Amino acid sequence: MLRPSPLAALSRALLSAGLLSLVLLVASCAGAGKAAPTSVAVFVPGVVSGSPTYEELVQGVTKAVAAAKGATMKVIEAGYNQGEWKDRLAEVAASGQFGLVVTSNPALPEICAAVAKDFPSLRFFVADAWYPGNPAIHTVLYNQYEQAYLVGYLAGLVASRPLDGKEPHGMAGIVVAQRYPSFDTLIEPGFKAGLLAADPGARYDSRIVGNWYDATKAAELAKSLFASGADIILPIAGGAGQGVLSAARETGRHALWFDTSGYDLAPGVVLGSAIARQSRLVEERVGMILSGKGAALYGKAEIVGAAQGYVDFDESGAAYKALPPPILEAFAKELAAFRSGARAFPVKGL
Ligand code: RBF
Repeated sequence: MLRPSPLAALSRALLSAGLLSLVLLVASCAGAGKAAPTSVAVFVPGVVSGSPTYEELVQGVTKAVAAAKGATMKVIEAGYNQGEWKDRLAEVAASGQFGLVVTSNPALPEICAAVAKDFPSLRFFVADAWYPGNPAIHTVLYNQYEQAYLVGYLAGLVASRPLDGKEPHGMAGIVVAQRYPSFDTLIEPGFKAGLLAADPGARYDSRIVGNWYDATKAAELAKSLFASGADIILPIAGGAGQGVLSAARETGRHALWFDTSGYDLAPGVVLGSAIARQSRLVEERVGMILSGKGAALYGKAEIVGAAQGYVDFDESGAAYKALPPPILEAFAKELAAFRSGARAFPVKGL
């Protein structure tokens, strides 16, 4: 039997190794482009408990993962120190455990884009955010001008009519955790526009807590707003928003709620809730990604509003339903116009 020459054996081995690595390369490229991720990191930029928008984020992913075969998820709370978020996200990416990161808030896309550079096969879905053009990232922004307009309009109706036998002061306010672009360009202008549409003479003022957790400070600020005449306050403050509810209860004034339904948090105190259907949106988008339809989403930034049903108002609260009939009639008309799309305030990205 002829023994192959060592040279021929070597060249055959190199050839097959080359072919093998070529096959592996092609397979992995195809995998990165087409295979759906199965392991999801839910990156919470803050703490879940007390932040309605993050509670809905986790709920939405939980439902999508339960419906997808073989998918798994892990919730990572990155805490309130915003300076640490990028390193925490880089750690999550470097663990190699995840194919998809799902997160929420307008500050996150830039952090995701920075981390994505070092982990090119990782994909990101960011809700409550706007970031077009990055092939690793899909974002959806809620039209929070419309969302805030709705509660602003109700605030104007409440601040211009007697309630529980008391005369109104014609003023509404917001207690906000910090100033940030979607607050400055969507939430605050939307609230003011709604307020003035319902009561052209209404006054508006705001207070800034400085973080998303200090309910004691938020209560003090709410009391100072109530003292300066506010009839009703909208908190945009995550967990700190609880302080606004307790201040409203103590002073016999009222509050509004944002993101989720807030009536049960302070019965008789919360008169209206403007909601974003974050749980539904996240379930739908993550469901698409887990079923292999993510390629159509990456790189895209979308905006969804009241006419699409992702921004709405919850009319089921007892305290809302107990408002004087003229307020309910005027508000119901406005809400119907938003739902049908007859009234819409299209917004640009952030
Ligand atoms: N919303 C919360 O409910 N809890 C938070 O801890 C929280 N942290 C935020 C941090 C940053 C840097 C930004 C820009 C927004 C944050 N939000 C938080 C606000 C959230 O994205 C959204 O704007 C509001 O909940 C109103 O819908």
